[in-house]
Formats: sequence, C-alpha cells, structure tokens
Amino acid sequence: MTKSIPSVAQLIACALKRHGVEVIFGQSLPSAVILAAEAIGIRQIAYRQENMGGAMADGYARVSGRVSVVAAQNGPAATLLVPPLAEALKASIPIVALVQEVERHQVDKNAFQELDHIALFASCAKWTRRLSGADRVEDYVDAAFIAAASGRPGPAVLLLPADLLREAATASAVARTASYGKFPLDRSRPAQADIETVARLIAAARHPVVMAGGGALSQDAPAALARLQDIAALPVFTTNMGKGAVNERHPLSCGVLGALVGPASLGRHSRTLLAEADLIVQIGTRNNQNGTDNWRLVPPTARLVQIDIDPQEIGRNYEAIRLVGDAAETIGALTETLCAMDLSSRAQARSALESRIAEAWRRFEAARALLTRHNTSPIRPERVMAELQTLLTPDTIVVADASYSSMWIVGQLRGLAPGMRFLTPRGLAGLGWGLPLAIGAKVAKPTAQVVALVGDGGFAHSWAELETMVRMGITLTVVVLNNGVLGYQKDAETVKFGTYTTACHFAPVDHVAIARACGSIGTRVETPAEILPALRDALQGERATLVEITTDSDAHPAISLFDGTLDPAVVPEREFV
Ligand SMILES: Cc1ncc(C[n+]2csc(CCOP(=O)(O)OP(=O)(O)O)c2C)c(N)n1
Ligand SMILES: [Mg+2]
Repeated sequence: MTKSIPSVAQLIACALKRHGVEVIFGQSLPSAVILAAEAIGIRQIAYRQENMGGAMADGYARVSGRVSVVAAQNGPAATLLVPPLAEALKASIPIVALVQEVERHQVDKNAFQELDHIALFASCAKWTRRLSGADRVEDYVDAAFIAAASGRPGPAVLLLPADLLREAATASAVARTASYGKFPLDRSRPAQADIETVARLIAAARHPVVMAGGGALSQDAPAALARLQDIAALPVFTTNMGKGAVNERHPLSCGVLGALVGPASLGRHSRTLLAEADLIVQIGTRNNQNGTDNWRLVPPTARLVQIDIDPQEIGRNYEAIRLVGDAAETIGALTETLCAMDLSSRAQARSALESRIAEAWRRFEAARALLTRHNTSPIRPERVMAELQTLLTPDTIVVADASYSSMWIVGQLRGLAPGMRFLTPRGLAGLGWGLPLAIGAKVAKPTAQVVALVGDGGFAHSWAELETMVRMGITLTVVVLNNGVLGYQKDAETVKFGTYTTACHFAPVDHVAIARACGSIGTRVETPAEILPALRDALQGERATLVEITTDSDAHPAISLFDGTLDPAVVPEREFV
C-alpha cells in the first residue's frame, strides 16, 4: 500500500490479506480491487468464465479449509456466478464473492449492465450486502468473511460500487486486526448433558450405526470420527458427499450408501446393517434424496441422533435427538464421554460386526469382478476405476463431475485414510464442475496429485478452462469418459419413458485435439491395456494431461433407478442373518 491515504479498493485488498487470502479467482474485475490485490502479492487465478471461476473457488475452499474469494463484473458476469454459489450454498462451502456494482449516482437509471444484484443472489447466498461508504470498508469485508465461515458455511456476496472503490478510504477509529479466513470460524459444541444422553444411548444400543455426510469432512472431523469409530466399535457409512470422512479400509467402514444399491453395488450388501440399526448417529448430513435413496434407507424403527452445525437441518426429514455443534468438537466430546462409560457390549459386538462388513465388501468385489476386469473395447468405467485405484495414495485428490462420473468415484474407489478427499458437486449436481473444482483443489494443495473424472457431456461446459489450467501452470490430470452420450440423461429417460430425446447423442468430439490445442498433453485410450500406463504417466507427469477414454455407452452405475429396469431384477438377499 502507498504511504498516501489508501483508496477503498486498496483497503479492501489489505483486509483480504488480513484474512489470509492468497488467491482470488477473477477476470480483472472489479479492476481497482484486483490491481490493488496483485500489488500486495495476492495471486489472481484468471478464469475464462465466471461459472468456472466460482467452481474453482469452491474446490479451493474444500481443500484448503479457507474461505475462498471469487470476483466478477456486475450484470452478466454476476449472473454467471449464480450456479457456483448455488452449489456452494447447498454443499456448505464458504466463498466470498466480490461483485462490482454500478456507480452510485447511476443506480436505477439503466446504467450499463445494471441489474438488481440483491435480488439476483437472494436464492444462492447466505448474505448479500452493498458496501455503504468509504468509512465502512473493513466492517463490510469482515462481515462477509464472518457470514461465509460461521455457522453453516456458505457463500457471501459483497457488492462494490465502482465509484466508491476509487475514493479515499476513511481510517477506522480502531483498526481491525482479526483474521476470519478459516472455517469453521467458531467451534461450538452441545451442552455436556446432551452429550451424555447420546453417549449413554450409544453404549446401550444393540446395533448403533454412524452415517457421515459432507459435514464430517470439516476441519479435524475425520480424525475425531476415526477415534469414535474405534473406541465405540461403530460401523460407519458415508453419504456420497461424506466419502473420504473415514478410511474405507478400516474393518468397521461400510463405504458409501445412497442410491448405489443395485446389482454389483456395495450398498446392496451393506444396507441391511443400516436397516437393522436401532440407533443411527448422523453427522453433517442433509438426509437429501440421493443420500438416502429417496428417503428409503433410514429405518423408521431406529432412533436418530443428528449432529449438525445448522440447527434447522436437524429434524428436517426425520425426528432426531439434537446435537447442534461443530462436527469435530461434538464427536470429540462424545468420544471423551464414552471413554468413561462401560463399553463392554460394544467391544463384544466388534468382531461379528467386522466379519459382516468384510463379507459385504467381499460380495461386492465378487459381483463387480467381471466389470473391473472387463478386457474388451469399448472400455467399462469400472475397469478404469480399478486401474486408478492402484495409483491412489491417501494424498491424491480425486474430483468428479456430476452425472455418472460422481457415481463411478463414490461407488468404485476405496478411500485410503480418514480425510482423503473425493470432491463431488453433490450440492446441486450441476454438470461442468469437474475441471474447475480440480483446478481449485490443485491451487489449494499444489503438492497433491489431483485427478478429475468427467463425462463428455459435462466436460463440454468447461473446455475453455483447459487454457486456464495450462496458462496458470496447474498440473493435474483430466480423465474424460467419452461414451458419446448424455449417459445418465439417456438412461433415465429410457427407464421413465421407454425412449429418449434427440439431445442424448453427440457428434464425435476429439478431446485429445482440444487438449493439445490448449497446450496440454492429450492421450487417447481405446483398449483396457492402455489405461494404466496412460493414467500413471499423467499422474506422475509434470504437465497438465488429458486422458480421453472411449467407454461403453451402455455402462451405467448400479443406482436404484436401474434396478429391475435397465438391470435385471435381483431378489434382495438377506445377507446378514
Ligand atoms: C447444468 C446441468 N444441466 C443438466 C443436467 C442434467 N443432466 C444430468 S446427467 C446428464 C448427462 C451428462 O452426460 P455426461 O456428462 O456425458 O456424463 P455420462 O452420464 O455420459 O457419464 C444431464 C444432461 C445437470 N445435472 N446439470
Ligand atoms: Mg457422456
């Protein structure tokens, strides 16, 4: 900052720095802010399109544990921020969006690209405010960070009138010094009496089970959950969004349970454990449609405990005993309290439980073996996942686009450590998120290997960001499953209508050529034997690489919608008797 009185834009940049902001996902605008930020060492990751910039900010926040910042012009650019902020709202990811506003004296005069931003962001942000004057800069920047990072994290939008940014800032009477850049901002926990009630229920339950959602991936929560899982011998399922919250090789981990309950799924064999539960402890999950297979998984006979930072999420779909608090704090308090109790019945139950869970995994492996070892072309995605699994380490960050890519990742890969990251856009399941989420993740953790799995339809939303990836030196692997169709769309229409619309088949697209045109490495895989070497070279290479794999357009994940429709009906077994 210069010695003279700083401008409002410069003071904003300094406030961002105070909150630990190191990068802004932007495209020059609001120019005064970006120039001031770059001048003090904040890096701009310049996106090609605002949708994608917002999704990059999302991936950055998920991996860094920090509030991320995206910036955009007023009007059309602002409207393109709606989809990523909507995803972040539903997925509880803190993003501060700095959006330029028309000059104050031009408001309501049909100024160029003038739009009612307060109304625009009403449905997709926790907080939207317009900076009110040069004397309130730090108040408003701090309020935006507090809104994003406190309670249930989510997006906050700060509107910045272009003329105000050029004004000299008025010094605050008392300078602000606090940093609100990490989330969760506050570590609240329930009253001890409530913790004790739930601990007693767990110790006395015959079949207690944990369902861990995306909230179980919040800071320190995976480590806390790993301890609870071991000390109380609790089987743990995760939702799609919670994947990675536990080590899926732990003998008490039951993998992901959601809509993947069809033939050759793990859920088909593991779900009886949930069906038989007399106590279910849910951590940070919304009980949404996909996470509960159309609200069919949670048995009405079980008592439910919900741990959630958002008091309104508890009891939304099922009556539940309420534990309002930060996931790590609450799980930790529960574990400490349980340690002082008699856990002998839990200890006694452990080995039988572990055998049942191992049997579920064994049956799953047997059922999918033909697919994971599938050896002809076109390639089965299950084979791709099996090859990718051999290259994963606990530090690999696996990212998926919406549609089947998310299902291949959550249903076919096995997490290797508590807190291993599998990023899926399951807030709203919008197409196009794979590449930008991966870019954000890699910027947040440059030392990690990052691999994004995308379908050809979803990837078409984001091709342009290949150039961003190359220009910014972001080295990651994009795996395009090219099945030539809007796979899920076509299959869902076939099930529901017996036919599908003319949108579902694409003309051939050469993704390798697109990658090379943008300066990245492009590799084509057409036979199963080529998969492993191509993935290994991409993951270990020092340049961004796109691997295009020609996959079977008839392949679909084992979701319940296809059970008995596209897939032959299989009579549900009673696995665990
Ligand atoms: C932004 C957005 N538009 C439309 C949809 C509806 N949709 C869900 S899955 C799907 C097909 C995706 O095809 P592709 O990305 O090729 O993946 P595949 O299922 O073929 O693996 C569509 C159109 C959506 N989820 N998000
Ligand atoms: Mg496709």
